[in-house]
Amino acid sequence: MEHKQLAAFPNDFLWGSASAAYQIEGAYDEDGKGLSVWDNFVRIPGKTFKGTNGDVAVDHYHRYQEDVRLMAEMGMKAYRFSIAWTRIFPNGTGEVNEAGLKFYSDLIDDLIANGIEPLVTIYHWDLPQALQDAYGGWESRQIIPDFVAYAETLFKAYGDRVKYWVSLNEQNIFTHMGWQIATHPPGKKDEKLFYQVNHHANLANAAVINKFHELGIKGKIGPSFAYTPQYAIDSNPLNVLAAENAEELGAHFWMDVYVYGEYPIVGLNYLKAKGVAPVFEAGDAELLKSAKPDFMGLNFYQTATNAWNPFGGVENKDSYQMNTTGKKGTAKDSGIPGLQKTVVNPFVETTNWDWTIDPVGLRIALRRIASRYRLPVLITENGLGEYDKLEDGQIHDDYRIEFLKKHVLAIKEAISDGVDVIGYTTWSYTDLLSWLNGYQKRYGFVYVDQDETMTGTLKRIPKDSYYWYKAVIATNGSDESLLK
Ligand code: BGP
Repeated sequence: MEHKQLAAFPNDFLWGSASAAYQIEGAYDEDGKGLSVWDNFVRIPGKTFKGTNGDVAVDHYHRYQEDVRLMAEMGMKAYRFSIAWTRIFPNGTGEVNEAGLKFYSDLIDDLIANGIEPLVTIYHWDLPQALQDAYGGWESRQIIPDFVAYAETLFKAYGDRVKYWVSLNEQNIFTHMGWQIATHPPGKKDEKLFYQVNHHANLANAAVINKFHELGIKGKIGPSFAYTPQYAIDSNPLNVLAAENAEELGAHFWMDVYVYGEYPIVGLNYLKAKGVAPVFEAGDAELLKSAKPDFMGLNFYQTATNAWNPFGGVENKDSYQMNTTGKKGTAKDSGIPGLQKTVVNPFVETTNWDWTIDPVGLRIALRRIASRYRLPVLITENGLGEYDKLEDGQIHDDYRIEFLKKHVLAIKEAISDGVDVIGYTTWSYTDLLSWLNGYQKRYGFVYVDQDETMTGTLKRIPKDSYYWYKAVIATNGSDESLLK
């Protein structure tokens, strides 16, 4: 629908940006920190682009004050970051590492002193290696009490100052990549185990949300879901059905559990027929039903387009090839015979890493979440990963401004449609390590002199997009000339 006039962003809208511990901190073995599964996985030859790792990353651990100062100068209202479990509990459980607790406490204080709301992600993939070794990490139900104990420590330490919490970052991505296609730790391909691991993550998520509410902390908590809205290539009913299949198994399958505590009917039926449905134990159904997030965290990057794929058709899930090199056109389509296959959408552009650019898709994502789940939405990630070029000490990233302005306008349109959007933390604040794509796929408002050699000076340089976002924040998104 079109609106004659767009609604205003709420006065307390959380304009911000985001990061994750492993991708920015470095100091991977300092001040008592234990090793995470990522600290080890990156050392397996061939797993990451040119063998890049986060040992130093962009050295945020030692430079956080400089990073916060730049945020303050930009007028940023919120900063989403994650806590490294291994800094708090080096072995995943047991004795707290006070130096780790202090690091995040100081960061939180510094943010608040600068008028920036801290948004804390409890889990952004860096599971303690000790828990992987002890019982297979997410493969065991033991993860549930351990995750709750870790989260409770954070709630008690920071709950007086932190009002927004993300329980799990992109459960759908870390389980898919870790247990279905082996591109993230622990690097397995096991369909049945994947759905079981995912079930444990659902239970842990529910238990942590309940713990947060039980403690009576004044704040809000929710998961961040990587939602890729699914389209059909055309109005052929079979292609529409293919898109519905993709939406059911790629989106409802997670968000329905978060909100309704139940797997969706068609998706679960499909898994049962295949013999890969998660095994429930006594109390699981009740636990899932008992927890309700306060908001849906949305990580939106792209949309996908589907066509019908009968038995005997394209099967490319296992060998599903991502483009991690930045050579446009090298990603391969995927498909599951009997369900769907992805096809090129002729109406949208793509990045050099073959991700579609589709701001209308963000509006569609927001509306679908609002109408199916009736929850406020916190956009916890959205951004453009591209090459940046340093020219005379500056970065003229007009392509990123172009991307972001269209997405901000789409949010404004969704708000005008009636969606309750409470904030927007772009991915990312500074440049950082892109898990599988090295340092050359840059997302930040602030350029960091770091690259695949991992010997950069780590100097910070605000890009043109930094000044554009500063102006958007200063006007609370009301100056539409900044969005067109
Ligand atoms: C999300 C993750 C982020 C970030 C982002 C960009 O899936 O939550 O941690 O990495 O995607 O992805 P990439 O780095 O693969 O380009």
